[in-house]
Amino acid sequence: MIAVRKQEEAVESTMKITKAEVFVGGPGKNYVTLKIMTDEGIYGLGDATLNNRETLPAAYLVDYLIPCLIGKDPCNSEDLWQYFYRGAYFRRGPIAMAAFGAIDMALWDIKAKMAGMPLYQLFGGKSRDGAMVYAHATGADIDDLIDSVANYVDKGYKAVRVQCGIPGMPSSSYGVSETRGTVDNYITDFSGSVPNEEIWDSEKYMRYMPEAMDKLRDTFGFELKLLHDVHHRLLPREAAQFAREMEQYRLFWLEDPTPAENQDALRLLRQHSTIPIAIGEVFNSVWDCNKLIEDELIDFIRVAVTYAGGITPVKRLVDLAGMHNVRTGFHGAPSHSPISMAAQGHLNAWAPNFGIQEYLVLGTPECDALFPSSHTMTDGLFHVSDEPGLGVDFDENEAKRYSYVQGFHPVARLEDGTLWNY
Ligand code: CS2
Ligand code: MG
Repeated sequence: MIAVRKQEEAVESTMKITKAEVFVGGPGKNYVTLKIMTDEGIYGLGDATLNNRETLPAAYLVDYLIPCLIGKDPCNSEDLWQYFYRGAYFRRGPIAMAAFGAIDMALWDIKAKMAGMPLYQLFGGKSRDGAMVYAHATGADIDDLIDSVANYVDKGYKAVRVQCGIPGMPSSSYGVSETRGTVDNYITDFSGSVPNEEIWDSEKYMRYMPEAMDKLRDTFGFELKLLHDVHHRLLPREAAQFAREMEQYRLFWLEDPTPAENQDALRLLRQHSTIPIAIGEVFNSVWDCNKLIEDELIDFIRVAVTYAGGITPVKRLVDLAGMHNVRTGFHGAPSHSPISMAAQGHLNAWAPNFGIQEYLVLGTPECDALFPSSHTMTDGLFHVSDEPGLGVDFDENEAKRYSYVQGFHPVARLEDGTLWNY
């Protein structure tokens, strides 16, 4: 006989959002942290950091979004997302989407804490134990880069992004410091009140990078996964030529070969090369990349749960990508706080079409003190924590040590002064 369990009373939420606060600052970074409080004492955390424009999503949250949240049921994250997105009229853009993204993350955090489950359980559970990550190796020249890669190989990383100084280029290329040695924060310059200017030369870059890659493969062999980021700097024809030359080095991916906003630019590249393409760290919505995905012009989608509007839209995007053989490779530059990295960690644990995760945030004692968590990294794999919710906390006392410090990305120009893509 089949035992029939008595139907228990349905769980109906009567929880209300009572307060939400935004903190800006962190150790060497301007993390934008949102904390949403409820009348039942459960709180949720979100990350709205938009690198080098941090005060703007913070103001969007404080001036427009938080007042609309008070008194709302935090369980209705879908309706709240639609309310902010459709209700804004002037939609999308990284500032608004980073602000919505932080709210969405915090609401998922609250719901998973209510359920007493790690967030990945609400998505459908785990598809893998550890998610492969890649680190950034950078060298002012090739010997410096080889040292930097060796350092990550020694730590057990299975995948490394490689960026190298270009001989004869008047200033450093993207992702590289002009001085030798490991550099932690080359992305933001806190030293001036206007951006630094760098000189870029596509020809020198295209001539030298295959040579650098050849030396890397000679030194490390083909087992190590190598990635490279062009940072949108080549024209479509140049990108096609470059991709063809780089093919022999079997990159895990070639990132942002062309300016991201041109969804057709990659057609030419695809006709000339089978190199795997990753793109999307500057996209804010599915409408920035639906054609790229549906036409299978890319292999990895690189959105971030921050400026792509949170877990709700990114999870949908992951499913769309999965239908077209596109895997995930979420953005994880050092400007992301451990909160959004945790949100991505839970998506990575679940996503059937997971590819790789860029990961640079864990590891400094100051950062761990500000954002305590039990997520772990071993041998280049990220293991998501089994704590209820996102599995990361925020220490408000620690936060008092930090405040906003103005910083800039550099601006790139060609040798004749023409402005180029950073
Ligand atoms: C980069 C970023 O991580 C990456 O792949 O392209 O480092 C990018 O330059 C920064 O996120 C800009 O803030
Ligand atoms: Mg990039």
